[in-house]
Amino acid sequence: MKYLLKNGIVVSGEKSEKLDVLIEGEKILQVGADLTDSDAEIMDVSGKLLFPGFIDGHTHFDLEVAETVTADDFESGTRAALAGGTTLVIDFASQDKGGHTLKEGLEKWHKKADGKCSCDYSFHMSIVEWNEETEREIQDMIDEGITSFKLYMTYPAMIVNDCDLYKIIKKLNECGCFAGVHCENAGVIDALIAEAKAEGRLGPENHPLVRPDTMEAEAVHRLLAIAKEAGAPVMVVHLTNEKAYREIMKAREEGQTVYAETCPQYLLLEDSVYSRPDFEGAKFVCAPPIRKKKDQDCLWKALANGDIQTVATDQCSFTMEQKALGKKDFTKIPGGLPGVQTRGTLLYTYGVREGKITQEQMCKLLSENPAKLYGVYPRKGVIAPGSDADIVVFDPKKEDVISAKTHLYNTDNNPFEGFALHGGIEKVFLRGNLAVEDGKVVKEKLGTYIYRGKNQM
Ligand code: DUC
Ligand code: ZN
Repeated sequence: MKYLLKNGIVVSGEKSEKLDVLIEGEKILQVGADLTDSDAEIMDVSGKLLFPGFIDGHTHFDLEVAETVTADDFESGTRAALAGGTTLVIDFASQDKGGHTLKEGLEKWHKKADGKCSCDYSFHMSIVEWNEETEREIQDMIDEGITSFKLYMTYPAMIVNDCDLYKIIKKLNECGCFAGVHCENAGVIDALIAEAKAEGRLGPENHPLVRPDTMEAEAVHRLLAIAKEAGAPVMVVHLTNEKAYREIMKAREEGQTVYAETCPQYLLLEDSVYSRPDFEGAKFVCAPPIRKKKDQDCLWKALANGDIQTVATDQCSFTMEQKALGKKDFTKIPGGLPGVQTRGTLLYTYGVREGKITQEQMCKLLSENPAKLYGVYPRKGVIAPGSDADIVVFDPKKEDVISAKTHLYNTDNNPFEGFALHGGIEKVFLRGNLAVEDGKVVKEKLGTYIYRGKNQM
């Protein structure tokens, strides 16, 4: 199948240009002015922005959390992602504790995802135990197309100690790979939780109090000190606050390579959401928690000046019935929010339209930078001849309001309920397939597993 997109504005990380785009099969054949092709189906996309398909480097589909499993699996989750312009998700496969291998973890995640995805997919690998066997397996993972890893400084089932953290990031660097790290100080958070419980403070409004910004910043500081000693690059995932941001900037001033990711919930929501009545605060329980207005302002500035490389979602969704597992004890509320469907439209509405970032920066944050970081550039992340024909046709004039009544998640709640959207997804091409038309998913389960190369940033 051939398509010729006429008169759209092609957006890259550097510029926006009125150009035609010719798609043949799965690839972009030509990008230029006044293209013609008598065999192609012609689509007039005047007035529309053409972004390279968005890449979400942080999703959790079909994940067991707090004695339940996320409401969205790879089927519903990638359908929602595609409707939101995301053509590649990178989910977190995980090793299990107790002598299990990375290979077992990878097989488990392939079983969850293969044949079910409506957008392309790949995996990072979470390492939760470090021994000689795990060390040998790093090369096996690279051979399987996994070049980025995840480490946790919190959560009993996932945490690695500082000794292993040092060894792992050093080894990953030797292999040309890096880890994204969840930075929160586990010990102090446990102590703060114990204090809250002893005082009978058991509602969701306590969630941000037991996971304060200082304890995220402490973990970022410690990670970066360890990374300095190891001589290794690292990524701070889901960065939420100004104190932690400053730690990153200090390490960079000393010459370290540190990448940073944030998420829409940290840019657009404030911690007062946890005090909403009737247990509504539970909807927003995620880790790290949502912070304050000053932190939002800091993150937006960091996006504008390039200090944060990507905006992902940390998609991890639950119904209110699932959230009610923590009705009597906020520490039992399964943590996480949905977000894959609205990342692009929120960033456009509240970032580009409000003049906080440009559409070219949006392209870098959602497409170009994650493609480079996660080793799929220029196959993905750019509209250029030879690249996969992953294209978002974005209508800056479209208006919508986010609602759980109309979203595609398997949840009865949306953290951005009632948010107005100015600008929307009209069409999405996934490897040359017109998979979203008029904002609706019209072709499902065309997603393929993407073998990734090494970091190109
Ligand atoms: N935080 C969450 O809230 N959920 C999933 C994983 C994470 O880090
Ligand atoms: Zn996560």
